[in-house]
Amino acid sequence: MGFVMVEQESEFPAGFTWGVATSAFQIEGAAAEEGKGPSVWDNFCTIPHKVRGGDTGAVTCDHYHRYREDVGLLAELEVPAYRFSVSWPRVLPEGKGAINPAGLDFYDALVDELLAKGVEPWVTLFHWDFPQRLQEQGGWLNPASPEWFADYVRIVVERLSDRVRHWFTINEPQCFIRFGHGDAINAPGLSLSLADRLLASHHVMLAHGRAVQMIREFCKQPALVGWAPVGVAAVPASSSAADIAAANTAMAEVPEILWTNTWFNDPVFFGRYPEEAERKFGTSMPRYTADEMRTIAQPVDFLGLNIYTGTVVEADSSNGYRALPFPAAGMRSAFDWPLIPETLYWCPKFHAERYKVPLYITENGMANIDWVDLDGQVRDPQRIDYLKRYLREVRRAINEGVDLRGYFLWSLLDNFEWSEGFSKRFGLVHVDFATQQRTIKESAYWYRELIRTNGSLLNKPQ
Ligand code: PNW
Repeated sequence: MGFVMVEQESEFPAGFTWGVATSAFQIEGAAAEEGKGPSVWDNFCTIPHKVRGGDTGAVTCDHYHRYREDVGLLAELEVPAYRFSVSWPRVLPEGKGAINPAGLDFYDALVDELLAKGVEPWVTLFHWDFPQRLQEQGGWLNPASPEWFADYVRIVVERLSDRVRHWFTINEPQCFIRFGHGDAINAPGLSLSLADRLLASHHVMLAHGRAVQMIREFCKQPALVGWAPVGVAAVPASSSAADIAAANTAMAEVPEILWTNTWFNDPVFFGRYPEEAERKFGTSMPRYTADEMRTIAQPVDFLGLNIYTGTVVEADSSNGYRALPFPAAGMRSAFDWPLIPETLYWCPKFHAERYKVPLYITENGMANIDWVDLDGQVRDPQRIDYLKRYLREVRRAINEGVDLRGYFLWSLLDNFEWSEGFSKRFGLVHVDFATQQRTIKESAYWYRELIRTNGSLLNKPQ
């Protein structure tokens, strides 16, 4: 092909982790099989008009029955690391108490299959599918919820940790607090007051801290632990110092919808809530003990960031920053999300500077309008272009000294995209949901080549 290697830019660090990510509810199906209890998402899907097209997670990719085939795909695509989540109500049908042995056996077999194929498992312990029975007891508003989670985590860790070394406690608290407990567009479909959303998120953070303690105590080998919040990204409109400061102000902010980095990460990394929150939320703030804050602030080994989109901001003397409207004709995904590749530079940089902790991009990817062409191929050049643009920004951050150690592409398979049902395809592999036929997309072969070259494929001019 003859492309020139630009020495300075050519390499990702040796040992950089390339992976793909999924979550249990979105791919497993078998929603009521072999002892699994209901999650809030099983329940939510039955409410009319909550999920597009009336879609549900009852079958989705049928991964529960087809995991061997799917691990085969990972192997064929030479993906070294796989981030998946464990379904809490599959392991504990009531959320606590009696264990469902078949549920644990499933994850045990999945881990064995991955390792047999040379794929490193990275396990997320909670990706939104909260046990329905515990929701009926108040869910994350119940002060016992951190202990419920800790007990569940211990069970999973005792079973899998002889083989699993990488753990994420909780995925994207911002999403399930905002969309599930505020806007009611995600499960459990609540619209709570600010004080209650703050309290629920306090319990989520405590649950995270208790989970870290459980992993440290019961892991059968030295473990690496982190969590995977949304990286709420703001990109400066220009390279002026004022605009860069404005973007950092935006990324440090704590709006009432709790679409924020610092509300969730300051307690974990600094052992305190952001001052702005204390000031702004006043009497709505949760009451907590110093001991609780110490639990939340357990040392972790890394911070995962899920980044897809963001806003462009400029300096504004009255407010600190102003978010610019995204141009109507700007590049967008099939989700209508603005494509802003620089989010993968500015957002990790913000977190690296503020928290001084190793980072991973734990999700990034694009919904595209993909189908199987008449000749049987799935062509998704826009996803390839998206990945090139975003990954070049990852590399830029690394070249500038940001300690970014890995990248997990969302997602392996087209899957159940929450309230959007099956209408949004994020996969490297196309799924025909009527036949369960998997078809590897062009982007997957591109990603394989990228992994083979440890990212040097990005040096090709186009
Ligand atoms: C993530 N946003 O959610 C979830 O972790 C995945 O389960 C999901 O499939 C994936 O992203 C794609 O949506 C997000 O508004 C939802 O910026 C919304 C946003 C970000 C992530």
